[in-house]
Amino acid sequence: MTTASLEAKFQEKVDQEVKIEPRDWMPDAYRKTLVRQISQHAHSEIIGMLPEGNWITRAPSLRRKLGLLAKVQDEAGHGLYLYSACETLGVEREDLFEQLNEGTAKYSSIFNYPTLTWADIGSIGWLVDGAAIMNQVPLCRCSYGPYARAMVRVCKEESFHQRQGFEILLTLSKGTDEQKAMLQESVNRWWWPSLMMFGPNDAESPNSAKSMKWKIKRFTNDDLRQKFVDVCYEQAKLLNVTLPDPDLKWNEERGHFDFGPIDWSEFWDVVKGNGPCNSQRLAARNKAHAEGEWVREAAIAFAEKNKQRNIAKAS
Ligand code: FAQ
Repeated sequence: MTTASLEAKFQEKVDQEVKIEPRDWMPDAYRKTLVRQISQHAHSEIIGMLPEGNWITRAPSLRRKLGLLAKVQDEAGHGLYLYSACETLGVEREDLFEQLNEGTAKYSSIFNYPTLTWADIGSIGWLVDGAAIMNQVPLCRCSYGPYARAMVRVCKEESFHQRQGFEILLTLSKGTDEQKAMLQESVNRWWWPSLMMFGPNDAESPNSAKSMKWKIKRFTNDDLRQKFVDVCYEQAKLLNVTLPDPDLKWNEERGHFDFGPIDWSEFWDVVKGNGPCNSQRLAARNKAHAEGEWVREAAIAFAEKNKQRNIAKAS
């Protein structure tokens, strides 16, 4: 078969919603796009533990501490499913770790912002997990089987995280004046970076067209961002907070909320490594990796010992 006919057959499968599995033929560019997106996604889950981990020892009650601890552990699990999904495409996990630790891999811009108050833990759940769910539910229908299947569990857990965050904020919204002010101040800081999570506008998104054709992405960055703004408007009313955008208003003709311009220079600055916490995040990641060396060595030694034992038993 020629490459052209293999490609045509591959696209036919994608169009018919047949999942592509690791041993199936796939175009190199499809594999490359998946490795890029899935590894960036995995790195985001791992780095995403850091802003919240910052509050585990300072959570205001035992119940809050347990909830936060469980959430952060879930994020670690998501990173692991995603690294596993990525490995099915023929890449080594060690290489992906190296790219992350060296600072050459991308991860979501949002995790380069600081968590200054307890309300930020609520805002991450409400807005960051909320945006993540909006983006990830369609990924459960991604054309690549292992990624799609990993996303099913990830999304279930993310929706628990979103509700947990919303409930933290709802509690603050019924609290003292100081708590209400802390809630509003936190939402003011997280709103715009959350909209940036969806990635550049469609006209500036080099990967979207191909990813849509291959059914890796089911909606464009702008479509998902719009859906997110539409749902947040009503939720903000329940929390009695103002979203920090004077241009936010219902547009009857479009059937959607209009919103103000996003500061893309801030987004690209953060993506390029100049956000408020980029260097802090990489330093924490490298420290954790170095301190975990003995665990990795022990796991490898244990696996090797078991392998030898099984060989001995079989012979
Ligand atoms: N940050 O052409 P596009 C989470 C890059 S998980 C940094 O539009 P694409 C859970 C993009 O990589 C959050 N870089 O790219 C959690 C590309 O660069 P490249 C992560 C960004 O891939 C919650 C360039 O810009 N979620 O939050 C960002 O078609 C709470 C051009 O962009 C996922 O990864 C950004 N925000 O669309 C954990 C979901 N946006 O590679 C802890 C899966 C774009 O060409 C606590 N990923 N870039 O050098 C996706 O859906 C897509 O990859 C997009 C970007 C939509 C993020």
